Amino acid sequence: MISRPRSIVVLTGAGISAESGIETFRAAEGLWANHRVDDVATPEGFARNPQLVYEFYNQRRRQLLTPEISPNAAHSALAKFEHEFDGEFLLVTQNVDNLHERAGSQNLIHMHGELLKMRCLNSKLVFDVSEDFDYDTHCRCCRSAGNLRPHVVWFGEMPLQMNRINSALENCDMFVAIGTSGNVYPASGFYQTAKIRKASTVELNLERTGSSFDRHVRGPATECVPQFFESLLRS
Ligand code: BJW
Repeated sequence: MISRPRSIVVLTGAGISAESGIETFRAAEGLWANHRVDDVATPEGFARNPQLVYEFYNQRRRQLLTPEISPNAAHSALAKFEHEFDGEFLLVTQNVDNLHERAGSQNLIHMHGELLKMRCLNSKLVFDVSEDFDYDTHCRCCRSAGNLRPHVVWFGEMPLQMNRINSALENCDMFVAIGTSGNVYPASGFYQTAKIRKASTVELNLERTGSSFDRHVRGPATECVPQFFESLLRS
């Protein structure tokens, strides 16, 4: 029996978008299957071979913008829950896709950045982008080529809005992790921060990960996320 929380933090990972047609990272045929992580997910890899990294993200952006990719029942269930829940709700996603906002989620943090944004290396200004860009693209602020990078967080870089996330974790009474392998710090430690504050912790995932949540619900996100959040609203 779940008791209704007053303040809830939800963390999502690549698994929530898998049934929308976006590959996860660590699956055998996943996003990194044909790449070394060091080459496409570190600032050092970008410095070594920017063209490879631009192409990796251009391809993913093109896929995200195809009509085949749309929010699934799990994204919609979270948006519905946020709309109907009368307590505090924060959705933190590690995903760089825009499926949560397209489903209607509002109080949302993209802690690892966004595929539809690029950043100027000089000014740090962030711009919306829906087209391919690369080393030859002229920056909208400094007007030079070679200054733009994807607005994503690579290994060794600080995730975004950590103060806001930590403060929500320290004040929540329920933490739910959906479709994340728990391999990447600091997101992998969020359930412990919540637990220290006596929050109940729940994992919704196709497989059981190694983390010790109070409750594990196994299944595809499109089934277990709507079920779990509907039962929470009724509790
Ligand atoms: C389904 C499903 C379905 C499938 N339904 N479920 C040594 C020890 C500990 C830590 C470190 C260490 N050395 C370095 C570190 C730190 C490092 C780190 O964690 N490294 C580890 C690899 C060891 N972390 C960092 O560098 C981070 N920064 C940092 O720590 O700064 C310092 C600091 C921070 C805070 C406080 C103080 C200091 C930055 C990490 C950046 C990660 N960036 C990436 C790339 C983003 C851009 C892009 O999209 O390309 O983020 S890596 C990649 O992994 C991506 C993801 O967001 C992230 C997590 O992956 P996720 O979402 O969990 O996907 P998968 O594929 O792993 O799992 C999918 C899951 O879904 C599985 O569980 C499936 O079962 C499930 N699933 N289908 C439900 N239908």
